[in-house]
Amino acid sequence: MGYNASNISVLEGLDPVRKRPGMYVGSTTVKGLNHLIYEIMDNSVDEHLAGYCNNITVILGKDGSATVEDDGRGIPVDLHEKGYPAERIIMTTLHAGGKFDNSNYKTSGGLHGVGSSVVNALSEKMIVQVMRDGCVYQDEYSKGKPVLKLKKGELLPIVDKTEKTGTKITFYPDGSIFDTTKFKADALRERIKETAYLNPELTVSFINERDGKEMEIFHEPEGISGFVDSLLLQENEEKRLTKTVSIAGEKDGISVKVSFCFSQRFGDNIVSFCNNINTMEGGTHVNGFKSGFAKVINQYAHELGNIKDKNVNFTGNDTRSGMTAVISISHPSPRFEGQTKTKLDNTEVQSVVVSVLNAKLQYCFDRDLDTLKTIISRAEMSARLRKEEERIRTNLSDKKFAFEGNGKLARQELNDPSKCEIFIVEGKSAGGTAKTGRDRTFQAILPIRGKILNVEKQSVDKVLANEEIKAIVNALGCGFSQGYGNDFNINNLKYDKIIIAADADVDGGHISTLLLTLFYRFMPELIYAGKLYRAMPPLYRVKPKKGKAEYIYDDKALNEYRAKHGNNFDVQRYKGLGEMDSEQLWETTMDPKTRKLKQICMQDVLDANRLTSVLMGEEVAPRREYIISNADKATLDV
Ligand code: 0R9
Repeated sequence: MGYNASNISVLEGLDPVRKRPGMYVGSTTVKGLNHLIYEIMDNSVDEHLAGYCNNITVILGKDGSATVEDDGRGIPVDLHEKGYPAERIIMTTLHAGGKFDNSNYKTSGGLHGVGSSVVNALSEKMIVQVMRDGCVYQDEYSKGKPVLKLKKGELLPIVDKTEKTGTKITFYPDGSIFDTTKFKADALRERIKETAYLNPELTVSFINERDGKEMEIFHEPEGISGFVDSLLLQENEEKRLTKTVSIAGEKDGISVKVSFCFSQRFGDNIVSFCNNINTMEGGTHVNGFKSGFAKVINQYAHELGNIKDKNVNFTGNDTRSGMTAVISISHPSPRFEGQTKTKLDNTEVQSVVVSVLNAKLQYCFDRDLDTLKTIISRAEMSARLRKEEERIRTNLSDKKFAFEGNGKLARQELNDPSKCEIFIVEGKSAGGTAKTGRDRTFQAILPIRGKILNVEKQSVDKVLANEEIKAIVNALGCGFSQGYGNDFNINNLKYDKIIIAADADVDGGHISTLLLTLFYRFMPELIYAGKLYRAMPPLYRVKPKKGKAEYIYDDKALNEYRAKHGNNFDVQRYKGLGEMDSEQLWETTMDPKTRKLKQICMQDVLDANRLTSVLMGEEVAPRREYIISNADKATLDV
């Protein structure tokens, strides 16, 4: 596009932005604050999409500033028809942009040139440097107003000479507008990473001087296929079932890129973008992808004879069971709706995505039958489970299905779930001690007895018939899911923390393992949401001849204690939670001020799964190996 200073339309000054900042950046919380950087970055990404910029650098300064620099053409600095440099117009007027010609200028998520003036209005100070025509031009603003008055027809001051071209903007957010002026570095880093995956030819460097971190360079030539792999890695790479498939196509000026992969995960995980904007609420591109994908898989399943009855189909959920996908489309004039304006609304997109999928997926699957067969067999499994679940749902009376409690739960007094926690305590005596020792205002105790059922190998109805499991599901209040048509709803969870309290020995480890498997299979969202914890009771209580008793949590710490105190102290080893009195249990395991909790993450579940199949599986050799290699831990308790 030939830029011409006259094609910038001038609409409004910046007063409305300072009056109602939330309207322009979402909110005045740290989220809105970070948004300022994203707006400026998006302009650089636009310049990349126009074909002129390959490198963007983002810096969080020690002085609280944020800087974005790109190596594009530089914002035009020639005189606008009103007699002022174009850069001035861009920075001081709302809705000023130089790219109204959609067909020539692909847009990223920015407010199309509006962004930088909004950031300017909400900044205590902003410095703009433009590298163009061998010169560095500089301009400065305070709360959106130019610091240097220019006469009509006067150009920006030149502060240096340079060979480079580009734009560098440094700003200091206005503390009188935002709740905080401390940018959230983690969220910014994630956004930068995402930008790199969505723009495979772009390199984005992140320098967090503020926190004294080393520079990080994000360059993701694999694009969204690399994005899928990184999502999978966050979940569990070793459970990958297929390679990552990528397709791309274009129709009616809408370009569509999709990458996906299948793993052992439950359900699907679809991350979607339109013009680099993360469409958290989905929309027509996601709907098109879902229906297009189901159509293609069903077609193959009939052709290959996996589905015999021509009137039967897999559901969309069946075909996506285990899928991790990234969808990225670009659209010349996207419309967004939804609560957070992150749902793509353009109806024409759906059929475009379907038709791109139809053609390109068939091309892929015709050349990669292995992947296709894996997807179909996952869909078959999903359909079987779905039918089994439907059968159980109709067979169980409503009353039975509501999991009548068996009375063992000791409830807390408060009703506010965000303040309450539940301890699932192994063993009858420990359960009793915990009931006495707890703070009954916010802590509930659910004792469970003996070994709970290993859910790994059981059918759904057997699992649900188990008394201990019923008690757990009933106490938590959020239902359960079997991956499909589930009635699990995390919003109904009655507690903020679910804490597994088991003995610090091999048996206790085994019970925790079984519980983890249960949660993973039937309430995986609880793990993703970080609601599940393991209590870490101490292994020893030591008391020197003179001095205060202390609790010790592992053997390493005991050795260190011994090195310090010689043998001049008494040691009590706790074989189980039940050996502590209620005060000790409160102090060591339950009091939020002194206890140690470990938040359960996916890795713990993976380890648990592995352990469960070793201990409970059919194969003897690995079990023997486990017992032998853990014999030292086991004999301690004998
Ligand atoms: C550090 C953040 N970068 C930017 O904000 C940025 C805006 C920008 C830009 C152009 C090039 N690089 C940029 N970086 C540009 C240049 C030209 C035409 N269109 C865009 C050209 O040289 O012909 N601009 C964004 C809006 C405008 N420029 C415009 F409205 F002034 F044209």
